[in-house]
Amino acid sequence: MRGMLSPSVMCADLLHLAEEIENLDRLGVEFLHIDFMDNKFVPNITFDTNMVRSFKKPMKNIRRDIHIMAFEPQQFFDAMEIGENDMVSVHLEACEDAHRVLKDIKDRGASPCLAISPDTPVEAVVEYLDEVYAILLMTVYPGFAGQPMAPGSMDKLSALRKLIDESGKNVLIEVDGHVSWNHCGEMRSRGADIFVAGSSSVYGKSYPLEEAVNKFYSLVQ
Ligand code: S6P
Ligand code: MG
Repeated sequence: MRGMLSPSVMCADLLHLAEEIENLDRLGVEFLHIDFMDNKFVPNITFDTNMVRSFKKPMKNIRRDIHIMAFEPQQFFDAMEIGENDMVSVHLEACEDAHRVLKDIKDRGASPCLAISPDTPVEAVVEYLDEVYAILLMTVYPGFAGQPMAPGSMDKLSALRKLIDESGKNVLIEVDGHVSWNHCGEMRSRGADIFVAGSSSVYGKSYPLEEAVNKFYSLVQ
Protein backbone atom coordinates (compact mmCIF):
# COMPACT_ATOMS: atom_id res chain seq x y z
CA MET A 1 0.00 0.00 0.00
CA ARG A 2 1.38 3.42 -0.92
CA GLY A 3 1.73 6.14 1.71
CA MET A 4 -1.51 8.09 2.04
CA LEU A 5 -1.83 11.85 2.06
CA SER A 6 -3.98 14.07 4.26
CA PRO A 7 -3.44 17.76 3.45
CA SER A 8 -4.20 20.01 6.42
CA VAL A 9 -7.02 22.32 5.42
CA MET A 10 -6.15 24.93 8.06
CA CYS A 11 -3.02 25.60 5.96
CA ALA A 12 -4.93 25.97 2.66
CA ASP A 13 -6.27 29.20 1.15
CA LEU A 14 -9.28 29.70 3.43
CA LEU A 15 -11.05 31.88 0.87
CA HIS A 16 -11.14 29.12 -1.75
CA LEU A 17 -11.79 25.94 0.20
CA ALA A 18 -14.46 24.35 -2.02
CA GLU A 19 -12.18 24.62 -5.03
CA GLU A 20 -9.26 23.30 -3.00
CA ILE A 21 -11.20 20.24 -1.88
CA GLU A 22 -12.39 19.55 -5.43
CA ASN A 23 -8.81 19.74 -6.69
CA LEU A 24 -7.48 17.38 -4.01
CA ASP A 25 -10.32 14.98 -4.79
CA ARG A 26 -9.54 15.10 -8.52
CA LEU A 27 -5.88 14.34 -7.78
CA GLY A 28 -6.85 11.16 -5.92
CA VAL A 29 -5.77 12.34 -2.47
CA GLU A 30 -7.12 10.00 0.21
CA PHE A 31 -7.97 12.37 3.08
CA LEU A 32 -8.60 15.99 4.00
CA HIS A 33 -7.14 16.70 7.44
CA ILE A 34 -9.52 18.91 9.43
CA ASP A 35 -8.21 20.28 12.73
CA PHE A 36 -10.95 21.03 15.24
CA MET A 37 -9.95 22.86 18.44
CA ASP A 38 -11.86 23.95 21.55
CA ASN A 39 -9.53 26.64 22.91
CA LYS A 40 -9.29 24.55 26.11
CA PHE A 41 -7.45 21.33 25.34
CA VAL A 42 -5.34 23.47 23.03
CA PRO A 43 -5.04 27.29 23.13
CA ASN A 44 -6.49 27.94 19.68
CA ILE A 45 -9.63 27.75 17.54
CA THR A 46 -9.90 26.80 13.87
CA PHE A 47 -13.22 25.65 12.38
CA ASP A 48 -16.56 25.28 14.08
CA THR A 49 -18.79 22.22 13.75
CA ASN A 50 -20.84 23.83 10.93
CA MET A 51 -17.69 24.25 8.93
CA VAL A 52 -16.54 20.69 9.63
CA ARG A 53 -19.92 19.51 8.34
CA SER A 54 -19.75 21.79 5.29
CA PHE A 55 -16.48 20.25 4.14
CA LYS A 56 -18.50 17.21 3.09
CA LYS A 57 -20.34 19.11 0.36
CA PRO A 58 -17.62 19.33 -2.31
CA MET A 59 -16.26 15.82 -1.53
CA LYS A 60 -16.63 12.90 -3.91
CA ASN A 61 -13.99 10.29 -3.01
CA ILE A 62 -11.73 12.13 -0.60
CA ARG A 63 -12.55 11.36 3.06
CA ARG A 64 -12.71 13.70 6.04
CA ASP A 65 -9.86 13.08 8.48
CA ILE A 66 -11.21 14.93 11.52
CA HIS A 67 -8.61 15.56 14.21
CA ILE A 68 -10.47 16.67 17.31
CA MET A 69 -8.30 18.56 19.77
CA ALA A 70 -11.00 19.05 22.39
CA PHE A 71 -12.02 17.69 25.77
CA GLU A 72 -14.81 15.12 25.67
CA PRO A 73 -14.89 15.13 21.86
CA GLN A 74 -18.07 13.04 21.61
CA GLN A 75 -20.14 16.16 22.37
CA PHE A 76 -19.38 17.38 18.83
CA PHE A 77 -20.06 14.19 16.84
CA ASP A 78 -23.73 14.86 16.02
CA ALA A 79 -23.09 18.44 14.87
CA MET A 80 -20.21 17.26 12.67
CA GLU A 81 -22.46 14.53 11.22
CA ILE A 82 -19.81 11.90 11.69
CA GLY A 83 -20.56 8.80 9.66
CA GLU A 84 -19.35 6.36 7.05
CA ASN A 85 -16.29 7.52 5.14
CA ASP A 86 -14.97 9.65 7.99
CA MET A 87 -11.78 8.96 9.87
CA VAL A 88 -11.95 10.56 13.31
CA SER A 89 -9.12 11.06 15.81
CA VAL A 90 -9.64 11.86 19.46
CA HIS A 91 -6.88 12.58 21.95
CA LEU A 92 -6.17 10.04 24.66
CA GLU A 93 -5.29 12.96 26.93
CA ALA A 94 -8.69 14.61 26.36
CA CYS A 95 -11.07 11.69 26.97
CA GLU A 96 -12.31 10.50 30.32
CA ASP A 97 -13.11 7.11 28.77
CA ALA A 98 -11.40 6.73 25.40
CA HIS A 99 -12.77 3.18 24.95
CA ARG A 100 -16.32 4.53 24.99
CA VAL A 101 -15.52 7.41 22.63
CA LEU A 102 -13.79 5.13 20.10
CA LYS A 103 -16.80 2.79 20.19
CA ASP A 104 -19.11 5.74 19.53
CA ILE A 105 -17.09 6.62 16.42
CA LYS A 106 -17.18 3.01 15.22
CA ASP A 107 -20.93 2.73 15.87
CA ARG A 108 -21.41 5.69 13.51
CA GLY A 109 -19.66 3.76 10.74
CA ALA A 110 -16.49 5.90 10.83
CA SER A 111 -12.86 4.81 11.33
CA PRO A 112 -11.79 5.46 14.94
CA CYS A 113 -8.28 6.74 15.64
CA LEU A 114 -6.48 7.59 18.84
CA ALA A 115 -4.18 10.62 18.89
CA ILE A 116 -1.29 11.06 21.29
CA SER A 117 0.60 14.28 22.02
CA PRO A 118 4.41 14.39 22.14
CA ASP A 119 4.60 13.90 25.93
CA THR A 120 2.43 10.76 25.95
CA PRO A 121 4.46 7.52 25.69
CA VAL A 122 3.60 5.08 22.89
CA GLU A 123 2.93 2.31 25.44
CA ALA A 124 -0.24 4.18 26.44
CA VAL A 125 -1.98 3.06 23.22
CA VAL A 126 -1.51 -0.69 23.76
CA GLU A 127 -4.88 -1.30 25.39
CA TYR A 128 -6.67 0.41 22.47
CA LEU A 129 -5.10 -1.41 19.54
CA ASP A 130 -8.11 -3.70 19.06
CA GLU A 131 -10.39 -0.69 18.75
CA VAL A 132 -8.61 1.65 16.35
CA TYR A 133 -8.05 2.02 12.63
CA ALA A 134 -4.97 4.17 13.21
CA ILE A 135 -2.87 5.87 15.85
CA LEU A 136 -2.32 9.56 15.15
CA LEU A 137 1.18 10.35 16.36
CA MET A 138 1.55 14.07 16.99
CA THR A 139 5.05 15.15 16.03
CA VAL A 140 4.40 18.73 17.17
CA TYR A 141 2.49 19.96 20.22
CA PRO A 142 -1.14 20.22 19.10
CA GLY A 143 -2.62 23.66 18.49
CA PHE A 144 -0.70 25.36 15.71
CA ALA A 145 0.69 24.82 12.24
CA GLY A 146 4.24 25.85 11.34
CA GLN A 147 6.03 24.47 14.41
CA PRO A 148 9.34 22.59 14.53
CA MET A 149 9.21 18.84 15.10
CA ALA A 150 9.06 17.84 18.76
CA PRO A 151 12.35 16.26 19.94
CA GLY A 152 12.42 12.47 19.85
CA SER A 153 9.53 12.17 17.38
CA MET A 154 11.37 9.97 14.88
CA ASP A 155 12.43 7.45 17.55
CA LYS A 156 8.92 7.51 18.95
CA LEU A 157 7.53 6.67 15.50
CA SER A 158 9.87 3.66 15.21
CA ALA A 159 8.90 2.52 18.71
CA LEU A 160 5.20 2.78 17.86
CA ARG A 161 5.65 0.81 14.64
CA LYS A 162 7.51 -1.92 16.54
CA LEU A 163 4.88 -2.04 19.26
CA ILE A 164 2.03 -2.37 16.72
CA ASP A 165 3.84 -4.98 14.64
CA GLU A 166 4.67 -7.05 17.72
CA SER A 167 1.02 -6.93 18.77
CA GLY A 168 0.05 -8.53 15.45
CA LYS A 169 -2.77 -5.99 14.99
CA ASN A 170 -3.53 -4.28 11.72
CA VAL A 171 -3.29 -0.64 12.83
CA LEU A 172 -2.07 2.23 10.67
CA ILE A 173 0.09 5.13 11.85
CA GLU A 174 -0.73 8.71 10.90
CA VAL A 175 1.90 11.38 11.52
CA ASP A 176 0.93 15.01 12.09
CA GLY A 177 3.27 17.95 12.63
CA HIS A 178 6.15 19.26 10.60
CA VAL A 179 5.86 16.41 8.12
CA SER A 180 8.24 18.30 5.88
CA TRP A 181 9.77 17.50 2.49
CA ASN A 182 12.91 16.53 4.39
CA HIS A 183 11.16 14.35 6.97
CA CYS A 184 8.39 12.55 5.11
CA GLY A 185 10.61 9.90 3.43
CA GLU A 186 12.27 8.98 6.71
CA MET A 187 8.86 8.85 8.40
CA ARG A 188 7.71 6.43 5.71
CA SER A 189 10.70 4.17 6.22
CA ARG A 190 10.11 4.23 9.98
CA GLY A 191 6.58 2.94 9.46
CA ALA A 192 4.14 5.84 8.96
CA ASP A 193 1.19 5.18 6.62
CA ILE A 194 -0.79 8.45 6.54
CA PHE A 195 0.92 11.83 6.29
CA VAL A 196 -0.58 15.16 7.31
CA ALA A 197 0.84 17.69 4.90
CA GLY A 198 0.84 21.33 5.97
CA SER A 199 2.96 24.44 5.79
CA SER A 200 6.22 22.48 5.82
CA SER A 201 5.38 20.63 2.58
CA VAL A 202 2.32 20.79 0.32
CA TYR A 203 1.20 24.20 1.63
CA GLY A 204 4.67 25.70 1.74
CA LYS A 205 3.89 27.62 -1.46
CA SER A 206 6.98 26.32 -3.26
CA TYR A 207 5.01 24.31 -5.81
CA PRO A 208 1.57 24.46 -7.42
CA LEU A 209 -0.86 22.02 -5.77
CA GLU A 210 -0.69 19.19 -8.33
CA GLU A 211 3.10 19.26 -8.41
CA ALA A 212 3.28 19.35 -4.61
CA VAL A 213 0.93 16.38 -4.26
CA ASN A 214 2.84 14.32 -6.84
CA LYS A 215 6.15 15.18 -5.23
CA PHE A 216 4.81 14.13 -1.83
CA TYR A 217 3.61 10.75 -3.11
CA SER A 218 6.95 10.13 -4.79
CA LEU A 219 8.68 10.62 -1.42
CA VAL A 220 6.40 8.31 0.59
CA GLN A 221 5.82 5.42 -1.84
C1 S6P B 1 -1.61 21.11 14.79
C2 S6P B 1 -2.49 20.40 13.83
C3 S6P B 1 -1.80 19.99 12.57
C4 S6P B 1 -1.32 21.11 11.68
C5 S6P B 1 -0.17 20.61 10.83
C6 S6P B 1 0.35 21.64 9.93
O1 S6P B 1 -2.31 21.29 15.94
O2 S6P B 1 -3.02 19.25 14.41
O3 S6P B 1 -2.62 19.12 11.82
O4 S6P B 1 -2.34 21.55 10.85
O5 S6P B 1 0.83 20.20 11.69
O6 S6P B 1 1.44 21.18 9.26
P1 S6P B 1 2.89 21.85 9.42
O7 S6P B 1 3.66 21.32 8.26
O8 S6P B 1 2.65 23.32 9.36
O9 S6P B 1 3.38 21.40 10.75
MG1 MG C 1 -3.93 17.85 13.04
